[in-house]
Amino acid sequence: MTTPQTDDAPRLSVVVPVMNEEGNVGALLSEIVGALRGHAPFEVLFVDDCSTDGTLKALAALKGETPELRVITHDVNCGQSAAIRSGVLKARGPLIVTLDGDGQNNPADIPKLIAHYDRAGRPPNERMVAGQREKRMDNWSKRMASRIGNGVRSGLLKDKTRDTGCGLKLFEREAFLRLPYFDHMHRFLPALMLREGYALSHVDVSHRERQSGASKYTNLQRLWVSLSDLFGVIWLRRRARMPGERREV
Ligand SMILES: Nc1nc2c(ncn2[C@@H]2O[C@H](COP(=O)(O)OP(=O)(O)O)[C@@H](O)[C@H]2O)c(=O)[nH]1
Ligand SMILES: [Mg+2]
Repeated sequence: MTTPQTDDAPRLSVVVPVMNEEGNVGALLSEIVGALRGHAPFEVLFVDDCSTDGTLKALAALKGETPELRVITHDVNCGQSAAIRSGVLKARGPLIVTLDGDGQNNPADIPKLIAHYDRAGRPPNERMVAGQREKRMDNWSKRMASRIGNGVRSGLLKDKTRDTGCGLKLFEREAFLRLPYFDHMHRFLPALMLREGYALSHVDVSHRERQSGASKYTNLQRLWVSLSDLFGVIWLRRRARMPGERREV
């Protein structure tokens, strides 16, 4: 179920997909709150995708002390894209910021994305501000795999984006909910936004080492699904016919 949008809703909903991040959620939540409190009203939705560690327990304990925190759960584990989508469906804010639940994205960059979105002269059809990691804090093999993957994807999709794997993004809730959903779609958001006729822009953001727990992806897994998804997205782009602005006369 989608959460109904109401007049008292905050403008910003921060959505954090998590699976087995018990050692990271507490510090991350306090960093998010520290970066945003005192600016504009916001809520934070952690989406727990059937963690098998103490993530859910840790989140439940944090709820008491953080009124902005909402915790969403799944019945069935279904991946990072599904978790982001669940968070967006449940969000009350018209603006969404996503970031990874392991602390590799820095919440201190969120105000930068919002300020960029709010800049004077933003094109009216710009619906997304995508973070691009300036300096990846991952091991050599992950950086290499990502460089190759990003090169192939941006070459084939021409999606004007150097780094789609960056979890830190800002977008309009309504725009996101118009995009086709599939597992791993979160890696193709720039191409899917462009397909819809929306514009996007980029902001350089920082990146940090994972503090606790382990990565959920291997390079080989990621390469394999990314390749098949890439052909799917090429097909989706080819099959899109967009009417431009829809005007009522
Ligand atoms: N909800 C959900 N989140 C996931 C899943 N796999 C990864 N994540 C989250 O997605 C983010 C990025 O995953 P991570 O393992 O750090 O990827 P890496 O940084 O590319 O190694 C983290 O917040 C993970 O907890 C999943 O299956 N479900
Ligand atoms: Mg990570």
